[in-house]
Amino acid sequence: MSFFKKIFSSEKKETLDKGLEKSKTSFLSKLSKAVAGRSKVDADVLDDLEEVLIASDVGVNTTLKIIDRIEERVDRDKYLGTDELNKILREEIAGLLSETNDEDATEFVIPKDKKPYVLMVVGVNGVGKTTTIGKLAAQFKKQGLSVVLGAADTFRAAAIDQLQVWADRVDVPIVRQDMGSDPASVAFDTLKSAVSKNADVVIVDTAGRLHNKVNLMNELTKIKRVMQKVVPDAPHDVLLVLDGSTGQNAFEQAKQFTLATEVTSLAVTKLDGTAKGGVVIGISDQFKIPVKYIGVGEGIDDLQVFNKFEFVDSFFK
Ligand SMILES: Nc1nc2c(ncn2[C@@H]2O[C@H](COP(=O)(O)OP(=O)(O)OP(=O)(O)O)[C@@H](O)[C@H]2O)c(=O)[nH]1
Ligand SMILES: [Mg+2]
Repeated sequence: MSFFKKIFSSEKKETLDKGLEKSKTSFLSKLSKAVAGRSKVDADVLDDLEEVLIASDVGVNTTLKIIDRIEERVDRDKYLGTDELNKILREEIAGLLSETNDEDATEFVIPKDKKPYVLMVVGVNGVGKTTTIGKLAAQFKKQGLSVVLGAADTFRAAAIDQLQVWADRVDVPIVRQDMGSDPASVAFDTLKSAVSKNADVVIVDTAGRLHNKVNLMNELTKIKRVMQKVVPDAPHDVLLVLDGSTGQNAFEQAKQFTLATEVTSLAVTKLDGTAKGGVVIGISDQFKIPVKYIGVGEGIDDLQVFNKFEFVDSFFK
């Protein structure tokens, strides 16, 4: 298929291959057990394949779509061997995901006409928000862009300190206040500072307390409103971070969060330590909001721009 002919950066692909190793090995061993001793893709094999996909966290709805596509293919072709199943899955899933009409990027791009470009990062506790912000800051800086971080997660002192550690590591300025101060006020100060510095990118960290949805929504709305006093069309991107290692739970979080507040893109983290990487396929298929980034490790370079074809290629090859 043509999209696999795209040349991906080999370094990026290697990190992705390594990051997805657990998910892939687990999937392949389940699949080979399921088709053991059978050479032809028939109704029984499809039944088992359905189970394997669901057990791999792809999600029921997306799994059913995939099975439908493969069934059609079985009807069309006279004979499909189980040895071809991996290749067929790769093609059909890539085809399915290409139907969602979001753009497929391969690198970090900030629109030039938005300055400063304001990125607000949201998500429940512990999913990897602060780490993702640090990695993003490093990537933007590498591109020669100036970055300012805002520590608007004022819920815990440790949260502010952790962002400070990243700011020092990447060597970018951070705007912070004391723990317990008004997050909207921190966001306001951050944007003011970015404008006065003529900075290219602002990344604002926020606290995630989903157990009180109304509170959370009000707080995020207030942060946005206050930011707009400085940059009228801010935030340009509201990035929801999801912990991929929680599998279907990440899926549920995405559902709940997107109902509670306006989210414009998704990041799925911790894919390296888990066998639940299939969840990215389901999330990418089921949500209109694009998965923009994936986290494949704790290191500063372990954040990638999500490209569904690269992903599927790494997963099923
Ligand atoms: N293996 C791995 N670990 C990750 C990844 N992203 C984040 N982590 C780890 O996950 C843990 C939580 O990350 P944080 O960035 O603190 O998460 P957070 O959402 O800011 O958490 P709170 O501030 O407590 O809400 C840290 O130990 C990170 O190193 C990833 O892609 N892979
Ligand atoms: Mg944090």
